Amino acid sequence: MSLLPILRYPDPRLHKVAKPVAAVDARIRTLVDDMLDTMYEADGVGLAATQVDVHECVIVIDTSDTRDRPRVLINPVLLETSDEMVLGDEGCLSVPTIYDKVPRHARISVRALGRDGLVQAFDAEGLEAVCVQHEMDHLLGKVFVEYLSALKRDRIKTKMLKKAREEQELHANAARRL
Ligand code: GNR
Ligand code: NI
Repeated sequence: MSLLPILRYPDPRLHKVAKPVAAVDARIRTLVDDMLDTMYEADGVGLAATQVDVHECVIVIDTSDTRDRPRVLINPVLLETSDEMVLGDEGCLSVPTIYDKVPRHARISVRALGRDGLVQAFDAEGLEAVCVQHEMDHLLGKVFVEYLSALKRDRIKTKMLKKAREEQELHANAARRL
């Protein structure tokens, strides 16, 4: 079990495009397990490998209330998307404290490999459908704030940079035992 550091917006590495996983081997299974630990520890409903600076197509999600239904999506593909859209409030572990509305397909059909390397296909709706779309965007280097207006995005960028500066200051002071 190990926790991985999560990249914070506006880190340029969040905009890298992930490559398909060539083989679901021991390295990928370790990555999946570490991503699940990291997602549960951070109280997230999903996590994309991009967020932990691994640029391969790996996603973990758990939208269950009981937090005991992990889903692993390796090399995910959307087979079908509903014309009907939903506008739900989204957040992101890479953009903490920011929540805003993003349009998503209400229902999707997904195909991916599981942790066992076997093909799985499933339909999703509600939060699960939203989460899969949010995570698949991460693999394409897209963060949800990019759906917002340039004005909102710039304000978020400024707020995140200020927060990062303040946290750095705090750490520097702690190191000097101030
Ligand atoms: O924890 C998360 N919650 C969430 C809420 C609404 C829509 C999407 C998400 S995903 C997010 C975790 C995360 O940042 N995944 O990339
Ligand atoms: Ni996210």
